Amino acid sequence: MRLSRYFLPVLKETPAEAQIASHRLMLRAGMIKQQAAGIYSWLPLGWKVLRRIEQIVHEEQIRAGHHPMLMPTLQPADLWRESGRYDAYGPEMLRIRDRGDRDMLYGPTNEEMITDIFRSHVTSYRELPLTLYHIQWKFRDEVRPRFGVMRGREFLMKDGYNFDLTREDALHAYNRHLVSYLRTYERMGLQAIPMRADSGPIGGDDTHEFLVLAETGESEVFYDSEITDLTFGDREVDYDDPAQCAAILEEFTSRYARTDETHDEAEFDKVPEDRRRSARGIEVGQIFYFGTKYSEAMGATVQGPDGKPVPVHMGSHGIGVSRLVGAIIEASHDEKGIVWPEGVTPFHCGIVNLRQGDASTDSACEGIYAELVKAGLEPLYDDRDERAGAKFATMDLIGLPWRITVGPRGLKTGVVELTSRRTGESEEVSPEVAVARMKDVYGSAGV
Ligand code: 5CA
Repeated sequence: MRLSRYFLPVLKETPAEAQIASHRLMLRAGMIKQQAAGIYSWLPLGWKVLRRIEQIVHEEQIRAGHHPMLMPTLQPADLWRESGRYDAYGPEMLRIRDRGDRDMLYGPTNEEMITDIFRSHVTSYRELPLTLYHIQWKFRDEVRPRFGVMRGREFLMKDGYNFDLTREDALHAYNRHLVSYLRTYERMGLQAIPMRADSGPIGGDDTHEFLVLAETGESEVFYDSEITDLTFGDREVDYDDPAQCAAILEEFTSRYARTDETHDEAEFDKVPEDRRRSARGIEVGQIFYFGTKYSEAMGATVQGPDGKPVPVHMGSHGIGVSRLVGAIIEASHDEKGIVWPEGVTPFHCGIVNLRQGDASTDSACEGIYAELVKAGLEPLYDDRDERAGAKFATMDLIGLPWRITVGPRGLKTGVVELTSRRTGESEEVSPEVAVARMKDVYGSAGV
């Protein structure tokens, strides 16, 4: 993409309404525009990051054996009357009436609808296990929408639902989700710690939230510092192997880590004092096992091995896809702007032309651009007729992990500058080496 043709409405001023770094930076970098409280348009740069996050979520869900689909945003109220949640959900639910006077709602989540789909089509235990998911916009009329996309009213969520014959099978589905989430967040450059939590209006006994530690997080968390040393890494996982999934769950959840809703001082005191931490965190996902709560209320049964109908065991699992954009920025920025992890960056690298209009500089930039594109990478080429300082400031603000700076002086000795956004370190290398380095970096990041 050439910046002269792109739509990147960066702001010079710091928007007064934004209280936290991610909200400020998303507005300044021209990623989003607020349309109403907690409701945003995603401008091209923001939308690209959102799509990259979605892509990682899809890949990891499919790897775990889950099936993507799409349910509508608008739902008939009658489904929710069956589960009893139409009245129980309260004012967070946006209720709408259509022209035929039917009660509708903008879905805050989809347990009822997926249970309806299941009961319409699945009749035998032989069709289990089954996990379906979608990535769809939700609406929750939050009392205090704030912090930009972090607590929106309209927000994008991945929500998945498992159907199993027995509690044991459903607990394997729970464990499988926990494992796949660990991998998902790590690919986005995040450490998200599973913590024991409270199930709220979804219901059920077993639930973990995934928290990214950040001072601006809305949740208060308590944990054993040893947990921050754990990494998922590149390990091979057989998602159909209950013992392996259970062992990974054990590895990542055996140490104390809880949100304030389930915090227990007496238990926490058993952690050696020098490892006890209390901090703030951003909840980027939550998984639930709630057994037969919805299947019993809505008649979602299958014929069991003995021929008798049994209600299926279910759980649901959510990832805050749009919230993640803010969470990643909270975890990765500096005073100059965003620092995207390679896994989610909107463009793989920036190219800065220091002397626009100079024939040899222009042609060197075009050559690098073409080579990067040929390698399957997406560069953002700042080809505007601007001062170098302004070009650097824009690149720093929008946070591309790598910058290739091309100027007439360097070209005289055959070099360009390759700069890491994270460390600020620059190296002088030939254009060919710069391109090769980008191929290496993104090849190994699995991008
Ligand atoms: N049905 C279940 C799981 S599918 C569910 O709705 N879970 S949830 O309520 O925990 O939401 C899942 C994730 O969506 C949360 O972990 C959070 O990351 C994100 N989320 C929830 N509310 C908001 C909001 N108002 N703005 C942005 N993201 C949100």
